[in-house]
Amino acid sequence: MNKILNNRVVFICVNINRDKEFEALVNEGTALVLSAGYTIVETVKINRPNIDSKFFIGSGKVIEIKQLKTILNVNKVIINHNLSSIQERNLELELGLTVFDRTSVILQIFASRVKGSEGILQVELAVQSQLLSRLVKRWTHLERQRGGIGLRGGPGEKQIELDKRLIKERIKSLKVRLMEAVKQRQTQRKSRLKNDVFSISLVGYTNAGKSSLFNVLTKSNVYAEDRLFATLETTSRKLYIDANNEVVISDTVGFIRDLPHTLIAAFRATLEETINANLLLHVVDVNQALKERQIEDVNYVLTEIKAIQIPQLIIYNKIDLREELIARIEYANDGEPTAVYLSAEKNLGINLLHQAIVEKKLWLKQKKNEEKVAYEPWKQ
Ligand SMILES: Nc1nc2c(ncn2[C@@H]2O[C@H](COP(=O)(O)OP(=O)(O)OP(=O)(O)O)[C@@H](O)[C@H]2O)c(=O)[nH]1
Ligand SMILES: [Mg+2]
Repeated sequence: MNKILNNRVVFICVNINRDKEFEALVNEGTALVLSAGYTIVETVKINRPNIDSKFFIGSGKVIEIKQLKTILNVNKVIINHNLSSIQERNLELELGLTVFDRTSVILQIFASRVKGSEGILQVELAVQSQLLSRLVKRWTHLERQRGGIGLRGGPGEKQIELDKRLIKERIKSLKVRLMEAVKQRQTQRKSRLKNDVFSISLVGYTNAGKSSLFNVLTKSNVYAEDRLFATLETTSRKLYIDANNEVVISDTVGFIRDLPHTLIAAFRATLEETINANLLLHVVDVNQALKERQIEDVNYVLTEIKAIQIPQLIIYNKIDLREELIARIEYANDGEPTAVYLSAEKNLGINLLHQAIVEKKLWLKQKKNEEKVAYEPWKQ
């Protein structure tokens, strides 16, 4: 009963300077909050020309939400933006509610899914350090609230010191386990490189359909679901396209805009297969109003992890939801395949994807021969 009550939240979305894509951003935020396991009791949409430095939202709205909290019986507010720790603290004190910002929600999703292997260890490391700093701040100001400013050396402070030590120890052991896992993976990759296998990595915005495509291509059964960050680990399989084309394909974690920096850093290990791939299949949900922004966001993360120079084939997925679209390959003027329209779920255009991969490989090889390609992925 208490748990259910704890999950009830008011969700605040601020439309800053009349963003045309505001509704799509609200939908994405809603999916994020639901994926973290909360129930949205009320969504409050606010128009503002700019953000308020003290509360992020205006003080009038703070009063409105304070009134809502009793009527709706909620004890949390989630805001679809990133707050400074000062704004978060001011809002919590004024509302008497727990306030989570967007980064907190993303970290909670990751934290709730952590399991034992390498990439996940990295993520846990990031989550631990970020959550720790937030927790300490939260604790400190709650203690102050209770005891008044100037009360030092109280039980809260001792508890923080204890927690800090425990988390530092945890971080140390995580680092040791990570080193071992990285070593093991590098050995595996070296043996694959020796065999000269062309490697392909699926990348894209979360929920675009990467795992669904991976499953249909490799006849596998990895977890695919209509929730954000369904996949948190990398899975690789061999894929025989034809007698001359055997490739290794990897499915991995999806991206989202404004990813916390600690997580991008953590992705580096999870995405080692991606960083070393010969070709990226950049999967896009063709129905998304935000798809252009999403492509940019994915490319931003790829730049951060130094994978932006790897050749890409854009995969416009979910064409079954759009009557006017048919499965096809799109080419540049010089014959390079640049995009494939398909549906992973309805198994439409998968043969065209096979064809496009083979053609892209040939095109890259030809370019290499012409010595026009600065980046030579097979020459590692
Ligand atoms: N209509 C339709 N739905 C699809 C298609 N491909 C995938 N989906 C659905 O889209 C949702 C997300 O699919 P996933 O394969 O889990 O997406 P993902 O990119 O791996 O997502 P993350 O692992 O969360 O980053 C699921 O509900 C799928 O059933 C498609 O071709 N058509
Ligand atoms: Mg997935």
